[in-house]
Amino acid sequence: MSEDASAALLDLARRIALEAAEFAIEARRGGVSVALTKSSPVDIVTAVDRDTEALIRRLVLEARPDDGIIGEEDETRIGTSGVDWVIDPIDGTVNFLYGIPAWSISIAVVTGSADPARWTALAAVVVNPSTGEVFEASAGGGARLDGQPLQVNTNVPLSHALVGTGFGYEAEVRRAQAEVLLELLPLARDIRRMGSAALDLCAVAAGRLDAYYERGLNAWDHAAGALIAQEAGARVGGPGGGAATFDLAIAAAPGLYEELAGALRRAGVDA
Ligand code: LIP
Repeated sequence: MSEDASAALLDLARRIALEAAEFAIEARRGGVSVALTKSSPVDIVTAVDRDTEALIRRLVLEARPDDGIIGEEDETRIGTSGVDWVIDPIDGTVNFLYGIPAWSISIAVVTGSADPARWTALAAVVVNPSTGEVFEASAGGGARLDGQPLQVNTNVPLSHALVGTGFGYEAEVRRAQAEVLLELLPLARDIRRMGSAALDLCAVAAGRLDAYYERGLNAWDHAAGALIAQEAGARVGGPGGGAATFDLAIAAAPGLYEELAGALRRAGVDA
């Protein structure tokens, strides 16, 4: 797809993400409650998650009725256009529930496959409604925060790196993740666990983190942030040096990426 076509998709994704952000912030003012839980009692979904995704789906299909949709809170919609929208309506749901200003609307537009290891990302928008920050990128068009170009931090050794990560919702998964962290923490400058993969990946793009890794992310958690980080100069990958998957996502400037992947391998992770 041409850069102009990707730019047009980005314009549409930005408009939708901003409308969704306004909706979610307003809905939160009305109070938040847990609507249901998923993999564990602390893996929560709020009514705002579901209502925000319904709004995004409606806006996408009004503009592009033949596109597919892959969303966290509803069934996958198979399209006929070859273009799919990958939606996390509220990434950082626990932060949203507690009122911590680190949750986001994450929208990516991809083509070629519904599999993150095989799709081609065309456009991405991540909005932090609490701060009003709009992170975005289009394939080959660079990454921006509020219109200003983004560039990852380069030439940072792991010993001086601020590394973001996150944890799952199930006790045994968290235990395994903590064991990896035990190996990594002494090697890095410090660790940050901010609670939204999309914002973590955008933080790498903006130089607010030097690197990020996490295991157990769904496609919608990393789809948009990964393109934004890549367009800002990061290498984004996963198991065995391949694409980011549920098993592992890593983002950092080349050099630090390889050093972090090596440390993760020594901690028993297929990086
Ligand atoms: C969240 C991720 C975060 C991870 C959390 C959770 P959600 O997504 O963005 O990086 O550590 O466990 O998966 O569930 O808020 O959409």
